[in-house]
Amino acid sequence: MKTVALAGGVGGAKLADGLANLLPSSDLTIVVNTGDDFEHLGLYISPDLDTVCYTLANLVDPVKGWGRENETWNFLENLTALGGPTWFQIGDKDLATHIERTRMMKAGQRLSEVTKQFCKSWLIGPRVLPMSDDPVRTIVNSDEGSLAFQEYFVARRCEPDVTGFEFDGIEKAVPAPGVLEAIKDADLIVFCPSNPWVSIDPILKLKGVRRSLENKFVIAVSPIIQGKTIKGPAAKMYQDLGVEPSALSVFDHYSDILDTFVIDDLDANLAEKITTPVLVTNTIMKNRQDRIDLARKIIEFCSMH
Ligand code: FO1
Repeated sequence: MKTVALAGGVGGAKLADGLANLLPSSDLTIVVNTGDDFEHLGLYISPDLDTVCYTLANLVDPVKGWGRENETWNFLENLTALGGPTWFQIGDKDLATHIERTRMMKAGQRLSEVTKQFCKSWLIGPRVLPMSDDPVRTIVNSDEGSLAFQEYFVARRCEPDVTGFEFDGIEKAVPAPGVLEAIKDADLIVFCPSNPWVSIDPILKLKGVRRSLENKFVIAVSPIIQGKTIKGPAAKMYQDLGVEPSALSVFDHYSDILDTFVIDDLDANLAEKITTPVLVTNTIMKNRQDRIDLARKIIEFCSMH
């Protein structure tokens, strides 16, 4: 089944990994949010792309879910000694990724070309595409004013109350080469259990993406379980915006696009309120087997509907 997965960071990467372990590489394309990207210390940082790639390459820190496993921190320690900005933690291995990406982009390569090269080096089978080669920057509007995404997420630890979002550059940006073509060729589109507001919405807001989904079979996995998220601020964002954080609210968020929806066993009581076919299963991915099991259930469920 030719599949396109839309993904943000940690949760998205886990399901993408499950799908990658199940499907032939040529049948899977993962389109990754780049609204979290920013320039830091003169480097081009693309956190969600790196999280997805490190996860697929089995290089990711399994505890944090982002950054590299067995990381060392000489760079950060020495930057601290110099009084440099250390609020965004870049490990030594991770640093090589950012430096090489920045070098290649300064030499004229596009983010999608750099990503392709990195995937080749890391022996990643499925195609991983940034959502766009054009800059799109997520801005979080809050009671403390407008904050760049990483400022809100890392520096302010998601504490400010969210009042809305902007995606700077979205009007001019176009999907990266291959994104619309992959959707057109796909039998199945999966919205991974990523943040609907700041991971999936930026992808959906890109020119042509929503329309390309119109005749496609789309399934979304709720990142909210029993009113909470496993990781990240999605539930708090719903709360701040005056919407009850629940899998139902996630369903409503996407309801005009979805053909089916996935909720966790713990939310089984919500199934009757969902107006499309719904898969009720374990969505908490504690290990690789959980990822593969969820991916398999999704594929099986979609082939029946
Ligand atoms: N997340 C943090 O909470 N603190 C960090 O210092 C941090 C550094 C970091 C460095 C490289 C990278 O690829 C990701 C990093 N992340 C960090 C994660 C990242 O900011 C978020 O997970 C995503 O942007 C949200 O999906």
